[in-house]
Amino acid sequence: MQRPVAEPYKIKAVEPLRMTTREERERAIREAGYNTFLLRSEDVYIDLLTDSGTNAMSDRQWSALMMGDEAYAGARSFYRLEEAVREIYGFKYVVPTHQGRGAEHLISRILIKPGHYVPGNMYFTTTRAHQEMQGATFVDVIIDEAHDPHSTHPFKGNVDIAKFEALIDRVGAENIPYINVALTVNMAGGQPVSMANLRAVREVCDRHGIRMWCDATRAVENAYFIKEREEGYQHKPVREILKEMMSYYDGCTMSGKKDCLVNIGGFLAMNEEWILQKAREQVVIFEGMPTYGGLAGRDMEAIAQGIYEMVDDAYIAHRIHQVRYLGEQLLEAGIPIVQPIGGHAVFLDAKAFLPHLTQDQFPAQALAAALYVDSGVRAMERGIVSAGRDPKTGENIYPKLELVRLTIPRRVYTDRHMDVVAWSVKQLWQHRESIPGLRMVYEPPTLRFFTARFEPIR
Ligand code: PLI
Repeated sequence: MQRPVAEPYKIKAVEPLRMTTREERERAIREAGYNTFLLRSEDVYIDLLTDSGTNAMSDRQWSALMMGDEAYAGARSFYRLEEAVREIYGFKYVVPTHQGRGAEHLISRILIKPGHYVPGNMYFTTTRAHQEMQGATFVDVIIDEAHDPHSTHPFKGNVDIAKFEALIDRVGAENIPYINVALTVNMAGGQPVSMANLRAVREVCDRHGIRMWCDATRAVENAYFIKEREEGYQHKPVREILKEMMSYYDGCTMSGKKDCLVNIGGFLAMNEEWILQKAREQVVIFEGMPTYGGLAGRDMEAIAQGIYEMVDDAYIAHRIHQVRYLGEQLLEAGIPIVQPIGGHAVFLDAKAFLPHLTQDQFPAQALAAALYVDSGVRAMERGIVSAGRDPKTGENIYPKLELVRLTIPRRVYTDRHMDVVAWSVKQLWQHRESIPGLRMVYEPPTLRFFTARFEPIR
């Protein structure tokens, strides 16, 4: 029998959880317009909405907060952050931002001109929104397997090199300012990209003079999958693997709220000095001075400390194994989930879970609402609601994947909480035919999943 992988930390402070009654939850979800984003967190028992900013910080990070230098300019905490990024990621320059989308905003403004095309390994909501706001067209160049929840390809986040080259042939390299390669791919189910694929993308970029930009939000999780699955990396520390991955890129956008184990913050990092210059010019308008970018000094201290902790091999091994521990319980019960199990979340395949609903009846939204009512577990829709509308035609985009994401915050819940989640999903699976579809009754103009409202179809 294999030795179990337990949490590689002790718990020093606790936050009580409140269990609600079914009646209370039915009222809460109705008041929230059947959108789990609109629930109050005090009405939630186990919160798997997101792994973003929901991390538990370590005692060292909490003490680092006290070391925050709150100077308006030239804060010591900025230089500590810069040093951590240089050492662990390897990029020369850093501009802090309030979170990941702040960095996406800056790089989109700097590199994109109207009429440009930005290829990416599947879209992410805020990333694509910023690209489109600058007048670019996003083009999905991920491998086909990524859109198939049943494919067990070990690197479903990979870029399809033929699709990338076909785009270059079609629109010309001069109209592609950069390719955005995310690690891991959130919307595909937290799926990794292989080192071999990063090298191959770099080679195409070099041949055509196209920049290669990273969405490094969950790059450490990606590094762990490379260690597990790619020849030649089994004995390398995750820290080393991460550094090699980053060496193929020209820069990255980063949401520190994931890998970096903090509750707020992000950054833009790069190697080219002119991009740094432009980013500094932009950041003062939209975020704050170039040495704080919308963050307090203490936030930058916590991120810097988190950057060193995130590459601890014991930490990241447990992180990935906890997600897998939940996913494997569901697989054993025959529940349809995206495979292989990803790095930050288990994704329920809502199309297969609720085959009696059409995609226009929002199966993933309906399943997330039903899960909340059943047990107070909050999950997130990642399907047609998140995909939104085509900006040119105004028509709904129908993504192949219609998923409910059970996202595991880092260092927050124990494996016992995962048992409760698995139990609850299994309960729902037993009476899945009774889960009704939804109709959208309010739709905001952009990023509709955050605030849209629904009603059950009776
Ligand atoms: O939430 P931000 O602005 O710090 O980061 C935006 C962002 C960029 N890229 C990727 C891959 C993300 O997953 C991401 C944010 N994700 C959220 C909020 C999530 O719940 O997945």
